[in-house]
Amino acid sequence: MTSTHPEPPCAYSANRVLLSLSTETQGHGSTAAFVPAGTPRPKPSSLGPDAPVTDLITLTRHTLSEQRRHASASGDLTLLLVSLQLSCKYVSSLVRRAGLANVTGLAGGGPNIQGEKVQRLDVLANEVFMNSLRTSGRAAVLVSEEDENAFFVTAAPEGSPDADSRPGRYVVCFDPLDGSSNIDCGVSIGSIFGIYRLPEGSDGTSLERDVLRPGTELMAAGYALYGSFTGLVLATGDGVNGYTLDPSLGEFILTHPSMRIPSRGNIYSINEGNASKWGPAVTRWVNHCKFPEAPTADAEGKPLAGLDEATLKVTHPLRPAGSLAVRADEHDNHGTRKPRSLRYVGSMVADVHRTFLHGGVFAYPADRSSPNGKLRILYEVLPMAFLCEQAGGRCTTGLKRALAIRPDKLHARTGIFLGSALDVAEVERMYQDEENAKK
Ligand code: FDP
Repeated sequence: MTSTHPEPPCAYSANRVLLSLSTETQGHGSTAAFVPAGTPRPKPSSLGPDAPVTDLITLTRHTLSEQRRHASASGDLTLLLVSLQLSCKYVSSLVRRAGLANVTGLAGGGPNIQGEKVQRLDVLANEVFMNSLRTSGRAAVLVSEEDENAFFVTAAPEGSPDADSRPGRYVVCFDPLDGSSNIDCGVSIGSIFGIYRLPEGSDGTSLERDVLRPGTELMAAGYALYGSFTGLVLATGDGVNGYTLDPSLGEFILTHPSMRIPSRGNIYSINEGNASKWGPAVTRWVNHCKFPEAPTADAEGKPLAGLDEATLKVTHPLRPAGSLAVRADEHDNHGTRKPRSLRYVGSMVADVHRTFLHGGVFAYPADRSSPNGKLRILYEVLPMAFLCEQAGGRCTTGLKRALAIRPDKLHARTGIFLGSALDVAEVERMYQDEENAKK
């Protein structure tokens, strides 16, 4: 008899990805992954390979199994992640109902600390994260994009509205709903979080000591993507894993173990509406993505014979004059001379997720009107830089490693370029050339 449902229900297909991955490099498409020894594998059903997978690797199971590999782990991070998972699932369900329930539109009450319009969904997502984290018993300090000040978790008196709050040993910095200008038009949005452990001996009461720290001190970071599916991508210091929410089970299932960013990509992602405010390095890089030119210099930057400034003005009209040479190892799209593709969603999580899967560069650089860029260091740039480096990519401000930045205030900003290691290194060289030209 022919089944009307030849595929198993989606509740089980996610783990089928894992079942089918071999321990070799899978050299194709977005599931490209090297599955290291020790990665848990679902046990096939006794009914055979076509039966639904009965051995589900959920995010909690996976973090518990990682925890067992670290003798010193207390299990506190796993419990904190349970709270974060719950927040992401709840926000996902609000987003899925956004057009029907009364959750879209402006919240009223004026702009937030960033001077941005606050959507109702921003407020709800923030409350969901704050409530689940302050009652987790694992968080010491909470920093949200939506709140001007950090929230120091204390045990509140019985009978007070905060009575369930219990302080713990972690600092969580988060953007509960990133890309919120995309909410009302059904475009992918997300949540981002970074987790620090309190320094040894700290009681979790100091902003400078406990919170304003570089990304090199992060112990975990992740993001949830609310798009054509709900995904959660997480790094706890040992690579990056991707999980997909099975809506029928309400569980994140491991579908993308050990994610690696391709070392080169064919996509550049930037808000081109800001072009008039860019500096020479950004203009040069975007031109190089759009109009790959023949080289004017060798890989060391030495001008090729016969190319003087007057000739170059004609043959390379887009090249900035002077020392900014077009080197043999760049500007030709890795030898193909084909223009790169522009993709820009305008939600950081969606643009970063695509960059992780397909490679290329996502950029939100500093420019003349925003000398510190737009994206916030603590809960946007550092968590994404941590994930990016853990997945073998590169993340820079142009001249500095983004992960090493120490913010001087809660909502400090910086410009960033993030993605494929070789493509980002190319941007860094252009910034360096610009610096050298100033000397
Ligand atoms: P949004 O303002 O919609 O919340 O940091 C916020 C952010 O979105 C990022 O998610 C996104 O990458 C960027 O701003 C988009 O900014 P532009 O609209 O200036 O391109």
